Amino acid sequence: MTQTTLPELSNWVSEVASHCNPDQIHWCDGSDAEYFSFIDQMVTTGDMIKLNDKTFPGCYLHRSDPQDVARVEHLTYVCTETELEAGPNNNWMEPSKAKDMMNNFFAGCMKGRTMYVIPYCMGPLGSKFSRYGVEITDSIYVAVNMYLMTRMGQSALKEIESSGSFIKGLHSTGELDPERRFIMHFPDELFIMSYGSGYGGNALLGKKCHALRIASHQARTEGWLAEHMLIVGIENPQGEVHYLACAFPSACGKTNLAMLIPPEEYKGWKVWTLGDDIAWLHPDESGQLRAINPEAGYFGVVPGTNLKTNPNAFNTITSNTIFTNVAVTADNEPWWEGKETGIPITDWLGNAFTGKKPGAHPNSRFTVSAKQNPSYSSLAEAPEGVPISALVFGGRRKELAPLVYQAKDWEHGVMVAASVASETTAAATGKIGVVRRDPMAMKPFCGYNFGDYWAHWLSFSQKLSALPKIFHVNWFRQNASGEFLWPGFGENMRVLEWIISRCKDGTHAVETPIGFVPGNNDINLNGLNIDSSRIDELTHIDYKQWKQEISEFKKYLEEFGSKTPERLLEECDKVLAELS
Ligand code: SAT
Ligand code: MN
Repeated sequence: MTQTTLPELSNWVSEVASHCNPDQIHWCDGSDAEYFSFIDQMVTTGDMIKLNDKTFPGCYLHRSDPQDVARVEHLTYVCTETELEAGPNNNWMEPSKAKDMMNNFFAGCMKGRTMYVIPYCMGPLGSKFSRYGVEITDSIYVAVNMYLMTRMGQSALKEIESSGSFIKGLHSTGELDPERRFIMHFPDELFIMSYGSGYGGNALLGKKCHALRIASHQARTEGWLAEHMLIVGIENPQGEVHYLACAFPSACGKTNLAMLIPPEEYKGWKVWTLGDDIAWLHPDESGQLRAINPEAGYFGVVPGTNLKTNPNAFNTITSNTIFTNVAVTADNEPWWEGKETGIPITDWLGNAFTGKKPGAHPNSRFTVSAKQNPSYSSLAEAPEGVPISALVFGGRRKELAPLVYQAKDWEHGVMVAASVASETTAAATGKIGVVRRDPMAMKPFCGYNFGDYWAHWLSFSQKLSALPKIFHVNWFRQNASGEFLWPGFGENMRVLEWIISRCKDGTHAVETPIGFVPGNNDINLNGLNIDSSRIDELTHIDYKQWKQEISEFKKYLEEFGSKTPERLLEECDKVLAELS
């Protein structure tokens, strides 16, 4: 059994053990042998089902509790001293009250179970931008997912012992009772408590809890940004690479964009993946914004993934992958809606597939090491990160938002980012398809008051010498008959090319009250069977609708009271004046 020389860690592990009363304690060393022995144990208990070893070698299926299939935002709290610090964007509970309630749940909860101690590192090992954590959990499924998603085990422990600082995360699946399920964050103590769920962001505490909610808090005081962004490098035929960081709400295509394969017309262009979900952005000594991906793997949405939509993802997940809540074919292959091959016989619940209900859960996921991705960037592990040329925001909007527009300057860009709204998806429990405000795609993940967060964003105009350009995209605009106007997926390369050209030499664009949009001939449509007038439709700005949108957005900003930066309201007024 691995022990630690760090008293703060050994004391905490002993305290947790005496409160939760596990039968055994296992310190994870992060070795391959340990991973495979965990998998073997889970296969024996039926927690994992081995999939077809010829066509999907090293792949397994896990079925979660049917009531535990997505993040639970209504049960997720930020427990700061005052409610104002957490802001109207978070659920808040007084820290001591939250801790009492959680301690009650945790009392004796690991009896009959093994307690896993998982030291992990978010970010490349040894990078000055990386942060450490220890998750204590009674879920072996969490342990194997953390192995794929983070740098976990002995190497992380060594760094923790030498730096002495780490974030504490305590997790138990408890009884999986939705009535006894809470995800609590204590940013002042760098502490997370999660009880009653074994799914994704609720349970893999390195991900949304640490790398976004707690990290955003730290980033605010330390002068950096923890964001819900993919990181991608776009290489042109001359070998120049531009790096973009792009924020979209969950299940809006971040993984697809991060792994994009350019269309045939883009000979010599390459897309490199650095991250698909989270970016930590730091200004360097020269005032350049640099990004690292704190994660080491992908926890991606499975449905819709196929050789046309995302060949890189498809090829990434045909080996050494954990599938959660997908269907299975007669050949024991994983199956999901949009896979386009195979016929399911068993649905995600383990029942016979009838075709009346989805085979895979809409929020079914793959967990896989990022290194398996054919487009994995050689700089993905670079301790200094990559320089960012543009920040791209977006959401899923049937109408209103054009295919792409560029903000006029940094302050306007922060306003554009804060105005992101999107139709809700299956990634969180609740109604699907309703438009909700999701500033910077961080609504579920910002660990403090959005008002302070926006002010922090605005402050970067002082911190950076070369400000990245800010863009907004919408791949999901529809016409009156409900058809998508833009083909999306690999064809999004055409929009990325325009974005990069705007960053480099300010290629042609049309100025509108909401920002710069491409003109009719500004986006390369070669080889695409659509008329250039479609760009008109896709970039059409309905002044009346936009006036209403900005007025409503301004009201939303005002809900943050004295915390709302005056500057953002002024930006709204400027746009409103131009629209009238
Ligand atoms: O469940 S996760 O938060 O990990 C996935 C997501 O919603 O982005
Ligand atoms: Mn996400």
